[in-house]
Amino acid sequence: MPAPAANKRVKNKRISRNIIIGSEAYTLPPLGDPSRPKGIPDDHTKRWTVYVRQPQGDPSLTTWLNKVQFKIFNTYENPLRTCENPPFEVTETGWGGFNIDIRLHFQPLSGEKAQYRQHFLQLEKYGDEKQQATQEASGLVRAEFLEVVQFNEPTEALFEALTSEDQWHYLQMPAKGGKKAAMMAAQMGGRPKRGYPNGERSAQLPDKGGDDVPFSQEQEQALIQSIREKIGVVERELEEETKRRDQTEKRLKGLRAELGHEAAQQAAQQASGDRSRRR
Ligand code: SLL
Repeated sequence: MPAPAANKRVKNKRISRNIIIGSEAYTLPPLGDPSRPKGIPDDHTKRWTVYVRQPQGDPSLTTWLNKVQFKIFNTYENPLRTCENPPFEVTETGWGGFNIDIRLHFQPLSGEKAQYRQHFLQLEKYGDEKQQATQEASGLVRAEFLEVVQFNEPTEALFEALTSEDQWHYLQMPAKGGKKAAMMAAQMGGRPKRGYPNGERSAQLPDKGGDDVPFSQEQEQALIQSIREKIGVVERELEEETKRRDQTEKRLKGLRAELGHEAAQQAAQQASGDRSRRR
């Protein structure tokens, strides 16, 4: 078989990857506080980090992501910050939020042009009351967004990389939990095997399970089915509850009307009493 090419595309295939684009901002100790780190401009109130990460447990993002550039506010020194390797992040101090332009540069084997994303550096509390209370108490404001990167008809070389077991090797940990676990971990890098039983490469789970295939599409379907059934149960319960609520509301309305009627009568009596007294 010829080596996978970086200039030939795989037709009718699309592979997506999720990434997290986010920022975290901590409140700095105020000026004059002995615990305030030295050398920070007096007007800076926050230390922040902006980052591009992969969701926990996802395949390694460096398979396809080569480098990330963050274009931060232009008053900072060297505002175009380049990260050639993970962690893809920039940490700075400042006083105000602003939009950060993020350039995602793909691995050369992908043949893809760079893509652009934006992230607003959120320094101040936001969200509902409860969220703001948590942010206040912890002194941390985090703003994260899940972004999808799609590879449409990837190059052969990228397809090969995005369907390879190697992408999960970074997750591999010393095997815990006895001989069986150790053997499974050794066999498949501690994670479900992908691809079709005939060896065809794919980002999909295999159709059917087996001794060495703990997760399969069949099992996934069974799980989906059982979740659907449970959704049905919850929906029926919800319907019942809604009926009950409607009935209660009707009764409440009735009671209110009765009460209102009584209250109106009382008011009328009182008013006529007032009038007669005034006369
Ligand atoms: C804006 N939100 O878009 C404002 C600007 C700039 C914040 C915010 C310090 C920068 C430095 C800092 O936090 N600037 O020290 O260079 O117009």
